[in-house]
Amino acid sequence: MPLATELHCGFAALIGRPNVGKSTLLNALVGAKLSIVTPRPQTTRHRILGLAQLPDAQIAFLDTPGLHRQANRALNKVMNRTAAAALSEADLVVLVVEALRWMHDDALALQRIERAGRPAIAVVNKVDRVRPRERLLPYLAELAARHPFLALVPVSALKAQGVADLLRTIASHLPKSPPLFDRDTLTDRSLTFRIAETVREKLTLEVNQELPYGIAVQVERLEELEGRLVVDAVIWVEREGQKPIVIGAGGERLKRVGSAARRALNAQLERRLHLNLWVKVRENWADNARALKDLGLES
Ligand SMILES: Nc1nc2c(ncn2[C@@H]2O[C@H](COP(=O)(O)OP(=O)(O)O)[C@@H](O)[C@H]2O)c(=O)[nH]1
Ligand SMILES: [Mg+2]
Repeated sequence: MPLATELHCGFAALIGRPNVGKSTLLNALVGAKLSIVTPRPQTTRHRILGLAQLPDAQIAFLDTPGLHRQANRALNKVMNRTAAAALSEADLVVLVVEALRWMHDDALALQRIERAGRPAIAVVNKVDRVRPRERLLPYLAELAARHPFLALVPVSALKAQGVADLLRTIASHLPKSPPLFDRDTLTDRSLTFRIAETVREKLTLEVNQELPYGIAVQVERLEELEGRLVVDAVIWVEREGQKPIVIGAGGERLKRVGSAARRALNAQLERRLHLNLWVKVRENWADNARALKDLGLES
């Protein structure tokens, strides 16, 4: 075998408490919108694989739901398990934290990493908020004292600052091997999944204050028709009373969500899309193991 085909290859799991910016970071690292992002904690529910394809490296990033203590609903338990499973699959763990903050759930995430015994890099995200930058120095020193991290890398995932540095650092800690995936692969997630997630993102942004967590989206039909993708998707809510919140007066809100999702997907997929949305009730689906399984949420 010619050695030239060998690259730095491996799996790197993005681990951290909810809302530190793991999904924003995944998107910045792979250069595509793969994982949905909202200001609301616990937006990510699934393990999402995204590949960074570099000239000398192939890094398989695993975005995960945030590890958190309050896991009382079945959905939250599944989310914690999903993050734990990614941790055990990874060659390298990237602990993502927020600049100048260290909370209970950050400590929990670090504890999990230590228990898994995986080598770890710490990423300090949201440094765009820190001025002047020197204010970071004591924080970095404290972080270094908490755990023997291979490296500490400050970034702004939002502004894509420090991301190239981070890719180089991660690659340098991965072993050389032949590529693990095709060189043009971006994700292991299906088109159907990306469409459902985009609808969930736009809807979550719309109903941010009014509906806590009980929204799920399921694509029921995906068909190519006269050069367009025709999609039927169901928005599942937990109670009859939540339907009007999602639909809005005269269907206004649902219409806005539909066009925002369609615009985003047209751009991301470079395809024209026709999107039909329905709202249906499935009582307390987030507490129901069977419902979670039907919605593709299990680990
Ligand atoms: N200012 C700033 N905000 C960020 C940055 N990265 C993420 N965010 C915001 O933090 C929130 C949570 O981001 P998300 O990626 O969903 O976090 P996750 O829960 O860890 O996946 C969103 O409102 C993001 O726009 C960053 O580098 N700077
Ligand atoms: Mg996320």
